[in-house]
Amino acid sequence: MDIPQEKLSLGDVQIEEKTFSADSSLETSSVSSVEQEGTHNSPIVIILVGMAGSGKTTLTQRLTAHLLARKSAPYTVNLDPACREPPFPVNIDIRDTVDYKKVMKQYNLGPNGAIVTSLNLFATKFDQVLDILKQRSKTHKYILIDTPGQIEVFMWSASGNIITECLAALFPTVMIFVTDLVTNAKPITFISNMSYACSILYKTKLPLVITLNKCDQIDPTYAKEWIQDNEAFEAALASQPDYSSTLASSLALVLDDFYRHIQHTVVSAYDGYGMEDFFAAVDKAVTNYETEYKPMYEALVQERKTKSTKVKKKVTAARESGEPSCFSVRGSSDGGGAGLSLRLDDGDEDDSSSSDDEPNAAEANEEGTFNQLYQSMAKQRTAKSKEADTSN
Ligand SMILES: Nc1nc2c(ncn2[C@@H]2O[C@H](COP(=O)(O)OP(=O)(O)O)[C@@H](O)[C@H]2O)c(=O)[nH]1
Ligand SMILES: [Mg+2]
Repeated sequence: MDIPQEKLSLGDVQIEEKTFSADSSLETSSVSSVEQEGTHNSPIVIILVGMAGSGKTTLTQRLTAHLLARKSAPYTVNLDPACREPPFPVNIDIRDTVDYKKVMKQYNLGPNGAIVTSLNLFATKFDQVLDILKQRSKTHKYILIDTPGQIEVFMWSASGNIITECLAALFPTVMIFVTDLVTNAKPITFISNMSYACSILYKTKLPLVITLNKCDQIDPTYAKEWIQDNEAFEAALASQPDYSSTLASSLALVLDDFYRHIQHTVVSAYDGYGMEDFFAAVDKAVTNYETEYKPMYEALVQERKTKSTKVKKKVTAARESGEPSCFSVRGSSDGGGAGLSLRLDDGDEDDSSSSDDEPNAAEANEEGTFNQLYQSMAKQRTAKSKEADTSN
């Protein structure tokens, strides 16, 4: 069920921030009370994603402990609205802003719908989070972002996309794909997880580090071999034949190139094994971000700005010429983010007249002229109403 956008609003809620130091004592402060700090130092944003139970939260805890022990307290953000108390000190916690259980009741949703909706609601206030992060950039080398248990909630939702892009537009950002060595031990599961990792790379276009977790439970040599040597993977596959072995074998060949460009690292969130290697991989990924991803992002932002300006001009021209306007402008880049704007809250003045079924002006720009889109939309409407008449 789609929730009308005008109903997805947190009003004028202020994001709450807690501060903690190396001794992990917590204090609460509100955004307004945080003093603006001087220059912008670009901390590294580490976004942890992975299947439910892969160990994202435990790894966030381990990374926090590791950094605290080195007197370099990370800045931590919990984006999982449905988690129990996170096992690490959290600076910004989605649960302080959105009550996931109330969201379930208010919007009459099940648990998964409520998690997505809570993240959408939080995303409408993410500009405040970015402001806080900018203010904190001088004092923290790392910003750790723990994401909801179910990977798709973050990776394949509009809000997850917006949050990632906004962060990547401001700071060097690295995606950490946490995966569980125990469940990966079957070749078919392993290759499915690696395909997922590949899809994350293509979706976010951000540097990715595959983090093979839980090495305290199982010898990780098999995974390293399968990544480095296709023949070793083929041999493992042959020893456990399955109806999807042929597919897995073809996938492994395709992924060979992906493996060559992607770093992987072995850790145990449980006992802290592999932390130095993990941070070395992150640092290398940051170099990639600077040389490859940042220029690409900047070009993308510029392209969106140009598109957005063109669309705005077309809408204004259409209004001035007296043509009926029923489009809203999406993709405004005000605010210095990645050229993104959320349409969940405080939308443009025309938002109330738009719906998901209706193409909007940004799409009009991609398809052709404003008028062309207007006409195709009118046609769609007529077809729809005819369809409705016949079914009645
Ligand atoms: N043995 C072992 N267990 C782990 C490790 N990391 C996480 N776990 C366990 O795996 C389960 C899921 O971890 P959690 O961090 O909640 O996963 P998330 O859903 O990805 O956040 C918990 O029971 C953790 O204690 C690890 O490195 N070793
Ligand atoms: Mg978790």
